[in-house]
Amino acid sequence: MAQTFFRDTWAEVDLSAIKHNINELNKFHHNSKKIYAVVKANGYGHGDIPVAKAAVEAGASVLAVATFDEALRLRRAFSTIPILVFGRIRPSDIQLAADHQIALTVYQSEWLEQAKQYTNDSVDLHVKIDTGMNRVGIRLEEEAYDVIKGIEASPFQLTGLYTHFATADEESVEYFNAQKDRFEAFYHRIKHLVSSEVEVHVGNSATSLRYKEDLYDAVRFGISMYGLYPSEAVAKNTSVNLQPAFTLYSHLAHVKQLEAGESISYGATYTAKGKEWIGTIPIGYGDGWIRKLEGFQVMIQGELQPIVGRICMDQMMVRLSQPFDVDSKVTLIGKSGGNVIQVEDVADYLETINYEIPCMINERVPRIHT
Ligand code: PMH
Repeated sequence: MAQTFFRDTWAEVDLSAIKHNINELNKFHHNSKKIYAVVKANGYGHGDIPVAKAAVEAGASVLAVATFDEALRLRRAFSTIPILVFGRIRPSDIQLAADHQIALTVYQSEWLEQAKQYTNDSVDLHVKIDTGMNRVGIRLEEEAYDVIKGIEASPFQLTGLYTHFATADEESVEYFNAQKDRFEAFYHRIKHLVSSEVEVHVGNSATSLRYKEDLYDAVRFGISMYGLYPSEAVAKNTSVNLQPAFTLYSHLAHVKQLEAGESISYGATYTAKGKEWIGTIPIGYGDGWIRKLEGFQVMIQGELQPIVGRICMDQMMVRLSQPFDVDSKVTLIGKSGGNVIQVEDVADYLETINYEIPCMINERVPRIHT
C-alpha cells in the first residue's frame, strides 16, 4: 500500500482483535444475540470505517453512533448495513435520514410531531426508555404510549426499543437490577403496542460480558469490541477473553547527553542530577498526549523510560536507560520486549477510564489498521 503519511508517530489497530472480541461474545451467548457494533467517536478512537468493516465481517448486524454526521459518514462507506443514531437529530434533518436509511432514536412526542412536517418517507425509529441513566429517554408510560401511537400515525416505522444502564460495570448490582426491573415492567406494559419484529436491546459491554439472561434481542457492543474491559469488576466477573486492539508507537527523533544541572523543556522543571541520556519523541499534547502524562513512562526495547520535563505540543523528552540509537522504536501503548504498557496503565496514571485514552489520541496521529 502506498505510504499516506510521513510521520514517525502512529497508532496501530489490530482488526483481528476486533473480530476475535466479537467472536468471543458470540461464543459466550451461543450466537443468540444480534450485535450492534458501537463505532461512535471515530470507533472509540480506533478508526470508525475500518473497525466497522471488521465488525460487519465478524457478524455485527448494525452500526451504532452518537451523531447524525457520524452516521452519514458511515453510510458513504457502507451502502446497506443498518445504522442507528443514539443522539437527537434536528427534526428538520429527517428527510436526510430517510434518504440515507439511517435509523434514529426517539423519546419525545414533540420531536415526532415536528419531524412529520419535514418528510412523507419512512424512517426506522428506536424508542429510548430512561430507566435511571437520566440522560435521554422516556420516563413515563403515558409518554411511551403517546410516542408509539404517534409513530403509528406517521410514515415512520417502530423498529427498536431500548434502554441504557448506568452502573452495569460496578461490583454492586443494586442500581443495575433496579433499572433492569424497571425496563422489564415498562416493556411488559407497552408490549401489546409493539410488534414482535421490534428489536429490544438493553446491554452494553459490561452487561453483555456479565449476564446471559434478560438481554432480549441484541447487544450494543462498545468498549469490549475494542478489547478493553469496562472495569476491573467486569474483568473479574466474566469468562470472556478480550484482546486489546489499540497500540501507540513512535521513534526517537534525537538523543543526547546532558550534564548535571542542565534542565529540560518549558519551565525548566526537570534538571539532570548527573550525566543523563535524554531522548526526544515526536508526540505531544497537540496529539492528545497531554501534559499530565509528565512522569509516566514509555518503552524502548522493553525497558521503561520516564517522561521528563514538560510535554510540549509536538514533542516530549524521556530519560534514557542507555544511549539508544536515533530512530529506535518507542512503544507508548502496547508490547515491547516482553514488557507491556496497557491502555489501563495510561488511564490509571491520568485517574480516568480506559475509554478515554484511545479517544483522546486525536486525528493528528495516523491510525494504521493491521
Ligand atoms: N449504548 C449506548 C446508548 C451508549 O451510549 C454506549 C456507550 C454503548 C451502548 C456502549 O457502551 P460500552 O462501550 O460500555 O459497551 N456510551 C458511552 C458514553 O456515552 N460514554 O462512554 C461510553
